[in-house]
Amino acid sequence: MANIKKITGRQIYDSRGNPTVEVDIFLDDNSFGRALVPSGASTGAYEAHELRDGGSKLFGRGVTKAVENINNEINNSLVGMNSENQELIDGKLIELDGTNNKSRLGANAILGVSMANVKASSASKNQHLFQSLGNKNSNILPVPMMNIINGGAHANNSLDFQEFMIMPVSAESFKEAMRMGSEIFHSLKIILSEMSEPTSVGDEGGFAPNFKSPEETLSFLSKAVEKSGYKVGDDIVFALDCAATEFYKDGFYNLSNMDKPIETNEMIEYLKKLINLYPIFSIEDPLDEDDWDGWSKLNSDIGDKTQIVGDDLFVTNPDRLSKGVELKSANSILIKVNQIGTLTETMKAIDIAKENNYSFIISHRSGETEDSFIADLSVATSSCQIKTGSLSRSDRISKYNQLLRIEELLSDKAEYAGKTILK
Ligand code: 2PG
Ligand code: MG
Repeated sequence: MANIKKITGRQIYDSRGNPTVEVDIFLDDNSFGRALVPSGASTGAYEAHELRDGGSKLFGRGVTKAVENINNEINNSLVGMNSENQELIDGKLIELDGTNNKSRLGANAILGVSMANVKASSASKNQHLFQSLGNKNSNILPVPMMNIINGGAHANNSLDFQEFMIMPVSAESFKEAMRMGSEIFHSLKIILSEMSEPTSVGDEGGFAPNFKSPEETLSFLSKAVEKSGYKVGDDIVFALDCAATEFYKDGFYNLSNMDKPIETNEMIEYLKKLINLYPIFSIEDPLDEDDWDGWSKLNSDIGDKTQIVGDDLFVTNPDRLSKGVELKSANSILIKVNQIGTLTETMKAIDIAKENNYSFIISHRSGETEDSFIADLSVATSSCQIKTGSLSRSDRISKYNQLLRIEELLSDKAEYAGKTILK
């Protein structure tokens, strides 16, 4: 058993060049854990509070107050605690903060400590992170949702939907899924270049062309898949993150490819049209985060064949997920550790998902770091799906590379989720 000896926070910078929190934890057996905290752009209104300094420096985005909270109050309260007892440590952090959205100490401060502790504790036990977060039987490599076309709040192009993703379901291994994804990404780049569309990338490393509509975008994704020698719908299925809260206002969805703002029912009909045109396996945030009736209607219409994922709707929050289960709002939840702020609460949300036959997808944020924590979390929880961006930019690729290492380490025991995820 090792106890916490010292906790140090510092301000570092994320993939968008914004300040974020890094935490180091030393244990009394000299084990060490370091965690870097991600940050979203299309954040849900019900997420835990990210503490920022405000003021004029760094556009108000500094995190020096969160860092001070780590170095003083949190360090003073946690020193001496048994690092192996993650629930007790997370409970102490929640109690110390005392608010219901972690706004006093900052969810960014709390999450950094929660993640650094589990890393220190796994180092102390001489275990790999995915084994210490999971168990010795954790062996499933997730199907990646590769976001190769970015729009919405993650790019300044014409696309309203935030993410257009490919999922290599026919691969035999994660390694093969990566090869397929990389080939399709590069085929798409060639196609875009030939059309004189920009090949510069958005926040998650996907291209950000000025396509006119989701239909046009999906048609180019299909071309890239075929150009790479794969079959759309067989080898590759598509996933969308509409991030609809971003274009919802006063009861209407504002899509630039429609002549007027549309109501919930029209949005539902439009999504149904898209899934009839293309093999879209998964749709995240198809509707606004408060449009509970709309979600239930959509889920009852297409939930038997399409994965309906709550991101802004559930914000990894066990209470909001339980409400969704009751209202039959969706059949899947996106899991982002920084939406809720501790590992223990994250695991609780995953448990509720499992109990209710919801799929769950471990996810990055659009503002990321080189920390590959979520790769290990995904294998540990047997999530079977991970969303961690495109096939470019090291803040995204670091997670994929860690999954490649885990697969190699597991050797014959490794299983790629592949087509088992399909409905
Ligand atoms: C999302 C995420 C990650 P952000 O909406 O799912 O892709 O974006 O981190 O900006 O909320
Ligand atoms: Mg989302």
